[in-house]
Amino acid sequence: MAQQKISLTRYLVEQQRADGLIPGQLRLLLEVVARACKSISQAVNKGALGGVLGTAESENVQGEIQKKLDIIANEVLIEANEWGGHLAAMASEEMDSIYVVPNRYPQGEYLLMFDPLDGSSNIDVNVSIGTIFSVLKKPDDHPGVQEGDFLQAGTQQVAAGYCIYGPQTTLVLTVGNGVAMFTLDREQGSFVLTQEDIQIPADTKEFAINMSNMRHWDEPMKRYIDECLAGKEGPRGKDFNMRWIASMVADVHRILMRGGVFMYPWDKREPEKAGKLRLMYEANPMSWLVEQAGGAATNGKQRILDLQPTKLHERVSVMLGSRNEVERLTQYHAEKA
Ligand code: AHM
Ligand code: MG
Repeated sequence: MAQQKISLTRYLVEQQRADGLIPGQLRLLLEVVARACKSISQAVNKGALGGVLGTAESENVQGEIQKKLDIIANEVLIEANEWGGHLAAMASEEMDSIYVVPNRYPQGEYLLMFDPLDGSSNIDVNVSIGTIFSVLKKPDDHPGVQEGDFLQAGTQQVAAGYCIYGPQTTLVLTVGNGVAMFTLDREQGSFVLTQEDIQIPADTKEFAINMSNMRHWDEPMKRYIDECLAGKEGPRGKDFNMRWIASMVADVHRILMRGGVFMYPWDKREPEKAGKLRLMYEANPMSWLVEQAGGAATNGKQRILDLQPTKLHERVSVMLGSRNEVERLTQYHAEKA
């Protein structure tokens, strides 16, 4: 008998029954996010035929020129999620402040954050991009919802994941019970479970970093990369390979599939900013996924998931992936402190 396919819906229902990690409202919310990702995937696939490529006439709150698909993906996620009754509010890389669910809809107990289309520089060149999301519980000690309700450490996340739009469309998810992967079956129109309990090997010979920024890094970061580049003859005694896709989603996906370490460190160009990537809707969800797969994630000094956010669009230095490499990076930073 052919093995039965397990859909995302069935997986979530079974998780809900098994250990109560997914309350009913959260399950429905995750289904809606997945549905929105399917729509985004369709828009991405159409590309020039759908008139979705190129830049829009606008900038986001971080002063970045928005691509048409950044805006489309943001709208798809909001429209799909606002009416379901599971959410109190949403926050996005593409919106200055939080989006409170309009009062014509019921208010739910969750908060959803997302980077609607990560890897924007890859949209127009047909390279993998993705959607990253993180779910928190709204604090129940006051009525209504405000921006401060979102400022919770990554350890408080109740679900996190991403959907990568690449050769396949793949959804990767955690609710705190390991990492599961679902591949979009386009004929059926549903996500099908294709891997469970994903594990990142503790050791690796592969790193991902934008090397063109090397002259701006601080000393521990330079030391780590210099030693990787020195290969077999250097202190590491092995050759390393480098990959840089410039979509965090795609670089992290590779690490979940075969190990490696991904870094977007602080650099001297904008010392007041902690790094390029955003804590709440990029670093936190990815760090939780990586930890759930047996890896580690740090800003060099502290575990990312322990950082207390102070603002919605806060940036952070990111080093994540194979545990022993992340530990080594932490040690180099500690020695220089
Ligand atoms: P985005 O959210 O505007 O797409 O920016 C984040 C992206 C990450 O996906 C990626 O790791 C990084 O920026 C690439 O930066 P660079 O252009 O320096 O290679
Ligand atoms: Mg991004």
